[in-house]
Amino acid sequence: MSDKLLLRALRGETLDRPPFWFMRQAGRYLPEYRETRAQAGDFLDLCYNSALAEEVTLQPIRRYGMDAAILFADILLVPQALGQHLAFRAGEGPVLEPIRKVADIPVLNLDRLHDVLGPIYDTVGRLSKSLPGDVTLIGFAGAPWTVATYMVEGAGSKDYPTIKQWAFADPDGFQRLIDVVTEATTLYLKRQIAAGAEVVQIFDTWAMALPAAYHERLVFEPLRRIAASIHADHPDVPVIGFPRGIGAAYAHAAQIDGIAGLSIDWGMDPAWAAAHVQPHVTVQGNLDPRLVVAGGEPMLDAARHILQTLGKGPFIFNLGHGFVPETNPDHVAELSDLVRNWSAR
Ligand code: 1CP
Repeated sequence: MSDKLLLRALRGETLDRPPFWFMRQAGRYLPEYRETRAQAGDFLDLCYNSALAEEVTLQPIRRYGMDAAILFADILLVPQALGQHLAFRAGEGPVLEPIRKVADIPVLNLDRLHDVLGPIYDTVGRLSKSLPGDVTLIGFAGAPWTVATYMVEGAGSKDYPTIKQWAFADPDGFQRLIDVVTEATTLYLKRQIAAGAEVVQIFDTWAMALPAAYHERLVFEPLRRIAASIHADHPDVPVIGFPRGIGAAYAHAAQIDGIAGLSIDWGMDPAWAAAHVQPHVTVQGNLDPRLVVAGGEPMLDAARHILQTLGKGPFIFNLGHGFVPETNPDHVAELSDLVRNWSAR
């Protein structure tokens, strides 16, 4: 069994010095990322260029020595690989040709999935060779609900009017969309694992848009299905869930079969998570990325509080959501030093 810190924490070990990595650790806050991105051209060109995607995945590891690297890609590559038109417009974010009703679903097609996503598997394969031996490689995908919000709204959204109308008024029809995305996501993650991903994280960034009564059907059940199917082929690969912003429902999410780790958002009280989540799964989180923008003692105090409160059980230090572009790279260095030199004793 591997003695990498991240894998030990996900097996339920309490470590004297918890492993750490940061969501969006590769990205626009790093000057070297901006340079590579400019070289690639478009954001999607960067995702599909295995050599450059490998390079930007490694950049934060070289600077800060995190315990894990996360594959550089995007959650919206899955709808694109299913045949939906996708573009990233500068300053505007993603734009998709929307799917709004059952009659639109046949546009989606699993046949070309692995052809389109082949370069992503190549990036994973390269990283599994080039990463330092103590660094864990994390693969990822978006959760079906979150990916569907972009597929149906056609872009990022503030209050999800179109997808909620479909999900609430036509639950059976909408379930067919969730089923297609769940299937594609499962196939995608299994191929990432076959190529060398040692852990997978499933990002449900917009779980917070749903009423609690819909969590079971649209958040927890797809996660359970994906994890079960992964474990049928790869029983030892840990799955981390990130149903962002679901509040007290984290206590239910913690008990989903097949989930080894649960990432909590920055709104959660670490003491509450220590009491209600950590008895069931390894907790990952949850510094507010805006505290890393602020830096200094406010950032370090908040990080110490999280380490003290959650470090007594199975724990991975992380943010409660991704770094924002205006983050000062020096603050990330200070934060990394704090965690790396932490000792629970
Ligand atoms: O201009 C640029 O360079 C693009 C910015 C960017 C980056 C760096 C996007 C566009 N995606 C990514 C990479 C990315 N996306 C990673 C790998 C890098 C890393 O973590 O180190 C990952 C894991 C994601 C996942 C992702 N993409 C999520 C889930 C996690 C989260 O942050 O909530 C979501 C929601 C997306 C969609 C997305 N990708 C990019 C944009 C602008 C958006 C829309 C965001 C929104 O609707 O607010």
